[in-house]
Amino acid sequence: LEIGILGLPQSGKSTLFEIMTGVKSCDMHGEAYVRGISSVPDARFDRLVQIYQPAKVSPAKVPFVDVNASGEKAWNAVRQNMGNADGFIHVIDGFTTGDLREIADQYRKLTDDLILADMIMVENRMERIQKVPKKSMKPLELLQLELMPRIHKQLEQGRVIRELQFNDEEMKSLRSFAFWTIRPELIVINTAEDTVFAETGVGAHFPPSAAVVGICCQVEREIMGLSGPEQEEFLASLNITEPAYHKIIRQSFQLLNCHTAGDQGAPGRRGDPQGF
Ligand SMILES: Nc1nc2c(ncn2[C@@H]2O[C@H](COP(=O)(O)OP(=O)(O)O)[C@@H](O)[C@H]2O)c(=O)[nH]1
Ligand SMILES: [Mg+2]
Repeated sequence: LEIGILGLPQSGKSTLFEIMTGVKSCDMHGEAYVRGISSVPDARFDRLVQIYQPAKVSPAKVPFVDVNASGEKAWNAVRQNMGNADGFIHVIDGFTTGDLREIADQYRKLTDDLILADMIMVENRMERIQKVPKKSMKPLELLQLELMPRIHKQLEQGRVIRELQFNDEEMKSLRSFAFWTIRPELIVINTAEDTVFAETGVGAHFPPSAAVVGICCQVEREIMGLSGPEQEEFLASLNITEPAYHKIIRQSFQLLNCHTAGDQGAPGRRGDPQGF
């Protein structure tokens, strides 16, 4: 299980990755990607550990992957390293402009690319499937034959696949495709230092189903450099109890769970945080 970090160049992907995982994204000597793991922050879990002091402690984890390649190579690196990602964080630059419309345009730009990539997958499949005589088709292929035009229509309208409703069986038949826009996504707006991200009004600019959170990566990276008590003091001065990246890790963890829910009924594992 893994979450891929997507976003246009210079939007703050690697900064966010670094804050969440503690792994420097440029350390990897020319590698096109970096992987890192975050522990899911959970005050309740920490409290229980403090009280019971168990010998072995295993908080929930979220693995992340960040791609560092640029230009032509970037998309290849994304395809190679995020083909199996179970969900995405989509980072948008909200620090060079605070205008929600412009921020939404940037979101749209990358989303359109993902929609196009999905469209190509659908068209390839439709072409191949139409060559197979219906009589010799397996049930899975028949189901795909039925679903592909529906998905194609959705993409043609510039809409993402995850907005469509599928039953378990349909979902199963689509699993082999690794469509980009079917996988769950968390939108992260990387705001400027002097902006307080207000969730009100954001909804009008993004798809109704989208989860949107704000963070100022610049500030949160500074917080990381402080000692524990200094961090608390700093957060208190901002009138918040925890940094925004905590929330982003928790929501990423939820993305992983919503992706597997259909597969295995998501059995509660030890250390699963509750009550988000
Ligand atoms: N002003 C400002 N700059 C930021 C912020 N987050 C990232 N940056 C800068 O934007 C540039 C790109 O960041 P990076 O994380 O490498 O973006 P990536 O290309 O998406 O991985 C770097 O120079 C960062 O210092 C932010 O919140 N505010
Ligand atoms: Mg980067």
